[in-house]
Amino acid sequence: MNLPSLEKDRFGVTADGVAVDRYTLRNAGGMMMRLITYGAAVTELWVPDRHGQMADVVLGFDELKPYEDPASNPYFGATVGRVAFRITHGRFTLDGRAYQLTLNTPPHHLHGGVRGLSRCVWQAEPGPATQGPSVRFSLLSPDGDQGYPGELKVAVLYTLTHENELRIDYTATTDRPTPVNLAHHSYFNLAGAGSGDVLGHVLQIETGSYTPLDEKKIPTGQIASVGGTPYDFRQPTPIGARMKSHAEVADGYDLSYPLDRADSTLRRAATLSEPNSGRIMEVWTTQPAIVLYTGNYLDGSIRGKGGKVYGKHAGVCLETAHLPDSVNQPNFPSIILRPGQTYRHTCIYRFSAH
Ligand code: G6D
Repeated sequence: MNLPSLEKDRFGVTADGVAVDRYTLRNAGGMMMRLITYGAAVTELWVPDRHGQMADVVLGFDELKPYEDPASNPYFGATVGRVAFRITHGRFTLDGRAYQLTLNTPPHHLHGGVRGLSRCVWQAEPGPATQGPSVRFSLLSPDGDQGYPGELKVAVLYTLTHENELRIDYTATTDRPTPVNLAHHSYFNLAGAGSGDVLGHVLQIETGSYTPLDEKKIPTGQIASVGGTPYDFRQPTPIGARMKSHAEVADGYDLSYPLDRADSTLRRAATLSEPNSGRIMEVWTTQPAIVLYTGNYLDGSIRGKGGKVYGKHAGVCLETAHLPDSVNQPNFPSIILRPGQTYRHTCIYRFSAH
């Protein structure tokens, strides 16, 4: 048995001279997690297999520099927002006023824009230790940041729980009505980061719905049944099982799944397992949706921790949140936060082995 612990050290200094700190959290179950203040990001997550053998199951880098370069860092482990996923043309209307956001992926806005929350240095302090070692990250996003209205105060509490969970609790408040949709963007590989692709990982997503996309990956606004489609993960299914037989998923998966739920009770949304190691990751959330992205744009050009090459499908993202482009989709649950309200979102990645 290990004693739970929390340590802090300097991870680096950004190109514009801002210090970035790193926190190392250990729990009694032997798991270890590392977090950095740049992007309030997870850089390492060490999880036991069925024999107790540890592996780091998230993609990332050993040093700060590649995290700062959008060309080399596809949001590894980051807190993405103010609004995760795409907003069509970076435009929306709120209370009769039109807004234009920065376009980091023209013609659209993605993951908070040119300098989204994932590209900021957050404040950090140790959090409560009752459920396990924790770190509380906080950031003030000023009115007009990336074109968003309102001053947004955001906090993200990461806890490595005694039950071998990576628990993430988000809160946010605003002084003016504004859209908010935060997500966690770790790329998981339960066989170990850099060990190959995740197409043999077995995935179950507990919903019968998905949101069809247009050719620019913008939701059409429909909510369709997964029945009879290669998007159906209601039964445990290897991620790559249908990628050769169905052209629409030949390149992998990159879409969102509304979770059939009437309220924000914490419930399981997905389960990912890796047969050789026996590692299992359950995903629990209070949010109405989960996004599945299988690292389709990784191409072997990125060298991550330990000099390992990250090829296509080297990791899988399971991002709990509201649906993409909700600010423009009247039939999706609203993501508008108003003064006096508190945005709340819990996401738990629960690890075990069999
Ligand atoms: C691509 O469409 C995908 C997103 O889902 C992902 O978050 C990003 O790459 C890293 O834009």
